[in-house]
Amino acid sequence: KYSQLKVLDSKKQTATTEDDVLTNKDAFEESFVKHVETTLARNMYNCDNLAAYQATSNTIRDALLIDWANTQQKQTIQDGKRVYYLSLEFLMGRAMDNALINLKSRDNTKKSLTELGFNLEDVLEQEPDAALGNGGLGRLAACFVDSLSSKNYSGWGYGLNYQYGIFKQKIVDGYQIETPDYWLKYSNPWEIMRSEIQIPVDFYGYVYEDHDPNTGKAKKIWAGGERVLAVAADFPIPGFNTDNTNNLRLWNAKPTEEFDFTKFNAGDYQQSVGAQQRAESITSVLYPNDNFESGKELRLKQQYFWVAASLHDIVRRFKKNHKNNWKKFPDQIAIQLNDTHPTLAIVELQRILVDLEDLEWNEAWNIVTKVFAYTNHTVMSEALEKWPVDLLGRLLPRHLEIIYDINFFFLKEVERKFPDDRDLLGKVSVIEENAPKSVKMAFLAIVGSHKVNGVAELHSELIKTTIFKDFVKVFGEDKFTNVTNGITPRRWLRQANPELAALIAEKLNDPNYEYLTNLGRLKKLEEFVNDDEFLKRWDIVKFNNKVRLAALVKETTGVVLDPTVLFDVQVKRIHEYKRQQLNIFAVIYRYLKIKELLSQGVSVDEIKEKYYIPKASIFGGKAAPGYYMAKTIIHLINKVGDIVNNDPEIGDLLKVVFIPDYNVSKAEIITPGSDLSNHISTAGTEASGTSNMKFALNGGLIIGTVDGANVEITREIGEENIFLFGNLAESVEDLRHKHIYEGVHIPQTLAQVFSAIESGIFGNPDEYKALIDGIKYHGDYYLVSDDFELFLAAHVKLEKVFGHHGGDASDTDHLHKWVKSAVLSVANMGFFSSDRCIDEYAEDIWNIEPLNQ
Ligand code: F58
Repeated sequence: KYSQLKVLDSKKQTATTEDDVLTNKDAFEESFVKHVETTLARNMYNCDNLAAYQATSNTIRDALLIDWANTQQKQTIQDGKRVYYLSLEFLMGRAMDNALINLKSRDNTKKSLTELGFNLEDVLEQEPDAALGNGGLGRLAACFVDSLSSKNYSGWGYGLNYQYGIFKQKIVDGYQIETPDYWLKYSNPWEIMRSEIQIPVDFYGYVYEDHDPNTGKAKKIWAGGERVLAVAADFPIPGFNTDNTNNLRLWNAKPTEEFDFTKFNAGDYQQSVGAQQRAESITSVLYPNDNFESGKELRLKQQYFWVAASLHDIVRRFKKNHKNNWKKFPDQIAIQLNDTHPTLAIVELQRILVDLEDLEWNEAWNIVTKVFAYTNHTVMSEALEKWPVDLLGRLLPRHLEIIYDINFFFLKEVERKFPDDRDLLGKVSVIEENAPKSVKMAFLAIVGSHKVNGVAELHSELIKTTIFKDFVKVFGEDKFTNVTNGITPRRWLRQANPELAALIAEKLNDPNYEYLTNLGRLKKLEEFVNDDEFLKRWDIVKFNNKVRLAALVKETTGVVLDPTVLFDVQVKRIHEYKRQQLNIFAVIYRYLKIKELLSQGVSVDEIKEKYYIPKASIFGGKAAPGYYMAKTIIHLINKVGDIVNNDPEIGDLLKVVFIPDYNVSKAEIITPGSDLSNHISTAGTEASGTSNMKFALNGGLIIGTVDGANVEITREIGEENIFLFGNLAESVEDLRHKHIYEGVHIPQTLAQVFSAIESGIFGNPDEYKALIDGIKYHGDYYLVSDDFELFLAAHVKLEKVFGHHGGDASDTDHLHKWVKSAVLSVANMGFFSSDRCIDEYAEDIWNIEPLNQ
C-alpha cells in the first residue's frame, strides 16, 4: 500500500501542468492551441465556435482525467465500500459549464477565451445535450452522481450509452413531430472509450443439467444462443470543491468477432453483417416513454445487456481484491436499483454465485439480498413493469428458472409465517398467473432487496398502503422507507442562475460558494427579508432572467413577451396526470372572460386594474410518440396560442406559448425566468416531482396540488408562500367512484370552455373530442372537473399578490409581498439539495461513509 501511495504522490506532481490549465491563462491558451492543431487537425485561422468548444472541452478534460485517475486509485487503495447506482437513464444535459464550475475554472476559461477572440457563452452553446433520459427519473440519476462526487463518496453510475437520446421535438402546424437526436455527430470529448473493457453477454439458447466431475453435484448449464459484447465508455463526474471524481460507466453493444460465423462460412456475407448490426441496435435508442412501460423485446434485451455487463464488471473488480471471499461482498458493495428496470441484476447475481461460483443457494441469496435496494418512482399501474413469462423464458431461459426458484422459496417462507392466510400467497407471488402469465418486476425487486424506498413522504406512505401493502405485512414496516428527492444546487442554482447565486454568496459572506454544498446555509437569507435594498436587487435579478427567457421564447416561437408581465410556467413531460389540460382550459376561460369584458366596453386598462393582470402562459414538454391524448393537449395549447397571440384586442393582457423541444439546457433558462410554476398533478399521482424544487430554489413561487414533494416544500417554506389548491389524495378514490356511478358534474366555467372549443375557434373540434369526452363521459379519471374552479380561485388569490408587486408604494401590506415570499422560499429550500438525499441513502440504505480526502 505504501508504494502505491508513492505512485499517487508522484502522479500528483506531474499533474500540476494539467491543473494549470484550470487557473492559468497561458497554460489554458497553450493547451487550447495544441488541441486545435493536433486533436482537431485545424489551425487557429479557421477555428470557429464549434472548434473552440472542442478545444476547450479537451483542455478541461485533460485536467479532469488527472483527478479521475487519482480518485480511482485512491478509492482502490482505501478499499472501502462503494455504491453502484444502476439507472437506465442519466439525463446529464451539457457537461462543460458544469465541469468549469465544479473545477473552479470558469473565470480563467472565460478570460482566456476572450483573449483568444471567443465568447464563453457562445462556445458553451455548441455542446449538444446528453439527453439519455426521459424526465424526472433520469435527471434524478444525473443529480445523484453529481452529489456522490461532491460529497466525497465512492460511487459509480452504470447505464447505457444510447446513440440516440430522447427524440427532438418540432412543432409543425401545432402538432408535435419527432426527429432523431443523433447527439454524437461530432466526437464526444467527455467520453473515454475503454475498448479494452469488453464483457460478453449472452441471450437465448437453452439450459441443461450436468454433473460436476469432481463432486458429482448436479449443475445447470446455460448454452447456445447469441453473444454480444458490452464495451465500456467512461464519463468522469467532477465534484464541487473537491478532487473526488467518480465514474459514470455507460455500455455500448458491439458484435463479437465470431458473430454468426456459420452464416458467413455458408457464404451469406450480407446476412452475417446484418446480424452484427442487430447487436449494435441494443444500445441504439432510448425508449421515449415517461411513466409508461411498452413491454418490447428489445427493451428487455437492453435491460439484461446492461445489468449483466455491470454485474460482471463489479464482480471482476471485487475478485481482484478479495478473491472468492464472498462473505465480504456485501461489506464492499451496495447496488441501488433506480426503479425496476435493473431488477434482473438480482437474478443475475444469484446466477453468478450459484451457477458460476458454486455457492449454495441460501448462502448466495443471503449475499444478494444484502447488496440490493430498490427505489420506486410511481404508483400508476401502467408504469409498473411486467414481463411475459414466454418472452423472458425465450430470451433468458436460465433466469426464468431462477425467478421461479426465488418465488418458490419466498412463498414457502410466507406460508410458514402466515399459515392461515392462503390469499396472501396469491397476492405476493412474483408471478402473475392471469394471461399473459408474467413476472411482476416490482415484486421481484422487493423480494430481492433489503430496503425499498419511495421518493417523497406522501408517495412512500402511499406505496405502503396500496401497491405494496401485502409486502409490508410479510416483511414488516422497517423494510420500507422514504428518501425525499433533491436536486443539485451546482447546476440548478450556480450554473442556471449565476446572478442569483452571486447575490446569495455576497449576502452569506461566502465568496467561495461553499453554501452550494451546505445548502442549509440559505436560511440566513431570512435576515434580509425586510431589507428594501436587497429586495430590489433580488427583483432585478429575476427581471434579467425573465429577459433571457423572453429571448428564448422569441427565438423558438417568434412570440414577443413583455418581461414585466407574470410569467406563468408549466414545463415537464406532457401527461394527463400532470394536467397540462387543466392549465390550458383555465387559460381559455381567461381569454373568454377578457373578450366578454372588452365586448361590454370595459377598457384594457380597467381590465388590468380590476380583473386580470397581464400574463404570459409558457408551456413546454414532450409527449411520448404513441400517446394520443398528450399530443392532443400539445395541439390545443398551440392552437390557443395562435388565436390569443394574434388577437389584436388582447395585446399584452395574455400570451400563450409552447417552447419546442424542452430539455435540460432549456430548463436552465426557463427555470430562473419564471414568476410562477405549475405542479398541479391529480393528488396521489406525482411521486415527487423535482422541477418544483428547481423553481422554488430560483425564486419563483409555486401553484400546486397537495401531491408529491409539494407537501414537504410547503412544510419547509411555509404555506403562506405557496399557492395550494385541489382535492386531496384521500378523496380521489371516492371522487372517481362518484364519477362512474353518478356521472361527472361539469361546472359552468368549464362548460363554457368546452363550448368554445366545440365551436371550432381553436380549429377542428373533432381533434379535441377525445380530450373533452374523457372528462365529460368517461369518468374524468384525473379529476379535472373537480379541481377546475379551485384552480381558478387560487389564481385570483395569487394574482392579487403579484399585481401589487412593485406597484403602489403606499400599499405597504402588499408591497414586495411576492418578492418576500420568493426570498423566504429560497431561504428554506436547503433540504432539497440532492446532497442531503445522498447522505440519507448512504446512512440508511448503503451503509457507506464519505472518503477521507
Ligand atoms: C418520475 N418518474 C416521477 N419515470 O414521475 C416523478 O414524480 C419523480 O420526481 C421522478 O421520477 C424522480 O423520482 C419518471 O420519470 C420515468 O420516466 C420512467 C422511464 C422509463 C419507463 C417508465 C417511466
